[in-house]
Amino acid sequence: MKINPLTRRNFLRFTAGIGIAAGIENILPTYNRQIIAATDSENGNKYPNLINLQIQETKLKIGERKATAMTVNGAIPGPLIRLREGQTATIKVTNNLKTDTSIHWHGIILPPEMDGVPGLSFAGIKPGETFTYRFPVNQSGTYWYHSHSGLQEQLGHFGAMIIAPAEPEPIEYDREYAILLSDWTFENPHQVLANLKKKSTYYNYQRRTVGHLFDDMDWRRMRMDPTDIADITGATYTYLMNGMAPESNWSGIFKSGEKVRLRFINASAMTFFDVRIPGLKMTVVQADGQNVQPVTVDEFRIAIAETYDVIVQPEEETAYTIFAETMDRSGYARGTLAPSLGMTAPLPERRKRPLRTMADMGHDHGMDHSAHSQHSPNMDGMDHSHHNSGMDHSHHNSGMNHSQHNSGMNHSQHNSGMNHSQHNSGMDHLTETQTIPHQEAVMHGPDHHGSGSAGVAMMSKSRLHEPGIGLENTGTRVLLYTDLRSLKPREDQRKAEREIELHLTGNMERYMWSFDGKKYSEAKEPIQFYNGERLRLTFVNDTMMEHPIHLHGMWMELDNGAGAYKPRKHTVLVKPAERMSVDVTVDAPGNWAFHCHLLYHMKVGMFRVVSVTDKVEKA
Ligand SMILES: [Cu+2]
Repeated sequence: MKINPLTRRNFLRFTAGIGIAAGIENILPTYNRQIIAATDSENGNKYPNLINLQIQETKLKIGERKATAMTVNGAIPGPLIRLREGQTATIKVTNNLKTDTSIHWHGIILPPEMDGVPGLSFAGIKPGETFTYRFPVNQSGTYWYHSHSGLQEQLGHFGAMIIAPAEPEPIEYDREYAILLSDWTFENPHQVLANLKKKSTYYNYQRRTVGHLFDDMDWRRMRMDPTDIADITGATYTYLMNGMAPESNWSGIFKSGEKVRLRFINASAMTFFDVRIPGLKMTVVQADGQNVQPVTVDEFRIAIAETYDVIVQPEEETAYTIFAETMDRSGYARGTLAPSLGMTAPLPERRKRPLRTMADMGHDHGMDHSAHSQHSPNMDGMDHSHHNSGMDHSHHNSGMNHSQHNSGMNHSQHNSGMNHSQHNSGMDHLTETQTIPHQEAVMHGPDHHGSGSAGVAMMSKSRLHEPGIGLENTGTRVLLYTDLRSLKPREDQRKAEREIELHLTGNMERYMWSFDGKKYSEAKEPIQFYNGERLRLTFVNDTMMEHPIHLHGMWMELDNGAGAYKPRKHTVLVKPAERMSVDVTVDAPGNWAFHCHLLYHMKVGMFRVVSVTDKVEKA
């Protein structure tokens, strides 16, 4: 480990909230320093021709505890990289580790060999080696970067990347901060994965308090637990805001009346956050780096790898808490916006953990989206799977009777009993599309499989208009996927000429996660895209967990009813038992990664290669 451009002292200075640039040319290494809106006169040296990054092991403090992290330039998060649309980025990445590493530029459209996925179109960066990434910057907005090697991302190997637009910024603001959320564990990530493989409920301490629910026969049969909201919880995680634990209280300052742009980035390995700032409305202006028509909300859920930019305008000379509560309510990241540093605001009251419901199993009738708590302890539960009759992808396990479970999954049965072709016929997203008598199928599910497996989710439907588990009854305005409308109409208004349906599948008990019932190592072929086509991808979540699905190299346009204004996303949150479609303009020849962005799901096989080639016409 050679160069460490950030001394430990500098690190402490800016984590202490003082906001001092640490001297790396043109990179603003802090996330709590005022970043002036980019204007031409400001640009001068802001967009460097060369950026140097050092990947290294770094000892630092998380809250009061000592930790060993894998960092970019010595801090969590790594430096905030600013680029400008129209420039060519040249980023030299030096590996000071004893193992291979990589950086993937998440959400950036670039040549495949610059995408940073080892083994796909790049060999990875060997110890001691420097790899030079060079790519044209043809987009703007809030993005991030992270390792795509092993479980390195869990150790702090990530940072923010913000690209100033070439055209005048349509969003008005006086001040901005990047707010990068992450989850830290003092355990070795490989141990975390081993723990999950041994017992998938390892980190679900909460479930132990609801043992009485298992008295219910249905729960037992389904091998589900309504408390299975997150694979990994606050039992091991400390949740960080810009690298700082809740007690360290990341802070940003404002002058009252200013419009403050907060660029939220969820750089977690495994954690969905619900973000709110009590006392302030947030106007969402960008999602995944793409400008959207402004929508004002009290709270939004951010999936792993998503970004949301919001504008807040605090009028009072008072402090506000930025509160990012985990979806399972087992913890939170927090920070403060205040007129001066050192101020704090009260933390909001913690909310009850949500419980899985019928809807998450694909059991409800699509009418009642607001009744989770009423449903609960009955059959509403948990599991990963069950979407289409008969299948066993899954379940969440419950600590009961695992031995019966695994008989193997017959994926060929997957869609049995359902006519998928009916599903896609209409574009009416708000309509439930299921056809089979779900009640019956559920009851029969486990028996049919002879494996004691939980039933497969019985039906899939659009859930874009639902706020998501735990946010149904907040009494406040929560961002919905149906709220997202591109600021400008999309260039490519072609109708998709082809559709690929992909099932998100899993088996929580064995901690196996996959697509179409096959993990990456079992998938014989890449997913074939044809250059030039307009393609529809339809995701069917057969599990009872949310999965953030990420496509490299090309945008996904979320078909959320916005017509010509479909929002572009690099990562989409697919809810349990949900059927969701995105349209893709296929224009990037090469091999690309496509995967669940839950780090451990990807690691165990919820990953595919997408191959984009010209379609060869048979003579
Ligand atoms: Cu997943």
